[in-house]
Amino acid sequence: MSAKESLSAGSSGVHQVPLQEAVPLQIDPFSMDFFADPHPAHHVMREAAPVVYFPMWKTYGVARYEEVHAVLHDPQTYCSSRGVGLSDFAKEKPWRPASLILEADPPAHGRTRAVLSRVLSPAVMKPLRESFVVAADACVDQLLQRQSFDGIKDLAEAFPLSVFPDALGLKKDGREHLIPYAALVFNSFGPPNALRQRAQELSAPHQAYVQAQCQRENLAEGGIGAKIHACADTGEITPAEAPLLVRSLLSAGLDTTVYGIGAALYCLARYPAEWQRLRADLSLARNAFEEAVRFESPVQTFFRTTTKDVVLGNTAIPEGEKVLMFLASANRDPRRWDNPDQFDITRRASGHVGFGSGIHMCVGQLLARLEGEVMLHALARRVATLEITGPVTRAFNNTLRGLEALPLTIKAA
Ligand code: OVV
Repeated sequence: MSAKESLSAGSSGVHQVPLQEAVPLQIDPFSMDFFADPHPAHHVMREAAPVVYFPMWKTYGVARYEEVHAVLHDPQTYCSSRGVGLSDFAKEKPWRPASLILEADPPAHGRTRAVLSRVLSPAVMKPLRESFVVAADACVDQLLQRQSFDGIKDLAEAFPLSVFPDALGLKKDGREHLIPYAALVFNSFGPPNALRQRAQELSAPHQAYVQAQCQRENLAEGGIGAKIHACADTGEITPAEAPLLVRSLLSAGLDTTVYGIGAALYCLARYPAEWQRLRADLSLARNAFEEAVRFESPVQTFFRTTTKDVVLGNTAIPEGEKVLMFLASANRDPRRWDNPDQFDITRRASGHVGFGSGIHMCVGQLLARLEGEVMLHALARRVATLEITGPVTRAFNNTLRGLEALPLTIKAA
């Protein structure tokens, strides 16, 4: 059998399907033009082939739901331990010590995952809900007084900043480093373009802050950070591992929710009929947030690295290659979704890959959904109309998609 053929039915070799080639594309999925409006390019990539190739960054890519899902669910073949950005840790030293959860494979991944899973479990979320409701109400109250404000700074950032650092048990000083640090982390998954290089140049103070705040003595008793360190007392993790696991929450736990809540706000402001449906039935708040995560996909992409020669979507990919998963494109693949470009808060949004899928699926998803649900509930309860009343500007990041500014005017119900 030729190397360019694969077996499609059993191993008899009777039904052989010639392998396809990964279709090379001259698109730069990390360029400003792409970020300004990725949807036409996502369509081109999905239609080109099940597996595409980007010669400019020497990476394979998958943009259809089926292949994205397949890669996410085969962590042995598509590993994370060589990094989930473009940089291959087998060839390049990571810019910071590797994450013990994100950038780990089974079996090592299982132990750290269990720890973060427990400190972010339903039992830990339950007592947080009440204080999140109070904070969301206070935020909405204040915005109703002002009427006109920036939906990003004053709501999407202000609300998570008012609950997340306290839930973790962070000191009050230095919290202004949290969002820039996360922006650095998510830019660093991208190629060595201007976005990544600039973020790296400005990174020292943010890194120093995070490094210090991950230490046990800087995390308040009763907080999620202290709960992680407590797992070192039982021997489940070593004392040296605890700060790195706290670092994962500082990296992935704040900016992502800022972008998620920003996405929900932007959707509800653009689709007033959906906003009125939410107002009419507040129990839709949680699914409205979920649909916003599908529709906007705040985390647009992640990479994996192949651990062996593999056939994906009838396309051969050699060992040691990067595969870029377009989560946002999978979330609007018409092969998987009816009317994918429609924002519908009653849609069955579950199954979207905005939080990933499989063993690495967002370990903080319950905290993210709690923040999103509580904020949309508070808004829909108190606000009659939500109107965009100024220029909307986009934030640019190699991994995150969202807005820099969203001028809004609201009227009380
Ligand atoms: C999901 C995610 C994003 C960024 C950083 C990390 C995880 C981490 O574990 O550090």
